Amino acid sequence: MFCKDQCIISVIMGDIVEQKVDAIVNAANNSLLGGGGVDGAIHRAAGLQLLEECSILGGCPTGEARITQGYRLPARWVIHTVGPVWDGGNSGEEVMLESAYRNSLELAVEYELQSIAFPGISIGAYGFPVGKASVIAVRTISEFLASNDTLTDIRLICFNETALLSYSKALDELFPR
Ligand code: AR6
Repeated sequence: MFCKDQCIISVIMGDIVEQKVDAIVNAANNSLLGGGGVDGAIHRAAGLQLLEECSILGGCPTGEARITQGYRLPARWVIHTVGPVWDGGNSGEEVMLESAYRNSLELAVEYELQSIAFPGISIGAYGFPVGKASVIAVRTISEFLASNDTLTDIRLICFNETALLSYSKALDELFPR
């Protein structure tokens, strides 16, 4: 856990659908019509109304974000973003991953949200190396907080030990104690 100005950034092992925050972030695909991994878990927990709302959004380009209600989730909102598919690292993947985090945070500020929980965007089916992805996540959040002061609670939710170690290390390295 690290406190940057007014905001606590924490790395937590858990299931994102159980997080009681203003918004959880979904690692979606371009269709926004559901899928496996965290996307599937969020749609299952939120119920069919989420799919109905997503289906009128017309998809989402990689690196951008869209917001819907959370329906049956404890979180009031779901911010859907699309991370890049890892393709060796020379196809703009790092910039697109950074955009996915930044655009999600910008939507949260636009909706005046205080708490937000992120999954490890792109580190599952999309194959982004977790070491690089965790550094990008922590750095982008930290840079964003330098010019925004409405968010007070940002959680990085990890679903396995490897992710937990990697995001914790990235946070510790950016903010040495
Ligand atoms: N809570 C928190 N993290 C989770 C959960 C959960 N309930 N379930 C899985 N994870 P992935 P991506 C972790 O594949 O790489 C989907 O089919 C998981 O262990 O969900 O961005 C979409 O529709 C991993 O660490 O997302 C897209 O087609 C991380 O979440 C595609 O996968 C991300 O894994 C997106 O791939």
